Amino acid sequence: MADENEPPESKLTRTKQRWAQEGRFLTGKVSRPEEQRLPPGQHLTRDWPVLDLGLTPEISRERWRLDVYGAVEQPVFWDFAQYMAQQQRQFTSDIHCVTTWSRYDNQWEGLATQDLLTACQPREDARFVVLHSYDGYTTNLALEDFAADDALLAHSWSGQPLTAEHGGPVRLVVPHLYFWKSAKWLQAIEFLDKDAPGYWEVRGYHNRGDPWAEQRYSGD
Ligand SMILES: Nc1nc2c(c(=O)[nH]1)N[C@H]1C(S)=C(S)[C@@H](COP(=O)(O)O)O[C@H]1N2
Ligand SMILES: [Mo]
Repeated sequence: MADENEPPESKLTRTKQRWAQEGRFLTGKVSRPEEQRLPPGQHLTRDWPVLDLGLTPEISRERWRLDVYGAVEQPVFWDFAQYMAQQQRQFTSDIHCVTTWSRYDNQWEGLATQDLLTACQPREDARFVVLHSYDGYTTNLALEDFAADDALLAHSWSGQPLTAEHGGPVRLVVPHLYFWKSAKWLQAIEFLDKDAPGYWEVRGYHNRGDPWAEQRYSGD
């Protein structure tokens, strides 16, 4: 029953409706008990350790590109200026690293993954994403985890551009999972209908990595 006063249905609103019906990004919320901010087996640190494969790709903002492809209606190929022209959001969240340090109240700024999903429109068969980084690192996420309402492609931390050692120009931040899922030096996001375990996931790390369930290693 189309009402005359109803706004025209765009492709975009149809996609969002479909997600809502599927319950996919309905909340974007993940269970995180309020009374247990620090996940089991973690300790707090005030500094911010650097962890990676040992090489720091030096990618200038001029050279940086983001490719979004695979099971999407609208593949995205942005340079840094195009990425910065997207809706900018600021989120504050905690970091939980599988090596047992956690760091509270990190202020991030960048493009929310939910806004990226609105732009690239995952196809119906899209269920997983693989992040590809400039150092050759990869990591995989279920689409629901990627779409968490506090996840973002961050270019700044504490109001300053992300340093190269922490993944600048742009890194992913997915606060509700262990930090190895938060790819530094992000280069591409691939949408897939099947899961495809990444660098650490094929080397014994847990496939999902929920800190509150202590999903550290594949047997956990
Ligand atoms: N591209 C890339 N991203 C990466 C990694 C990496 O080696 N390469 N290491 C992961 C791991 S294991 C952790 S704990 C965090 C560390 O981020 P930080 O150095 O900013 O603390 O980055 C994650 N993202
Ligand atoms: Mo890590």
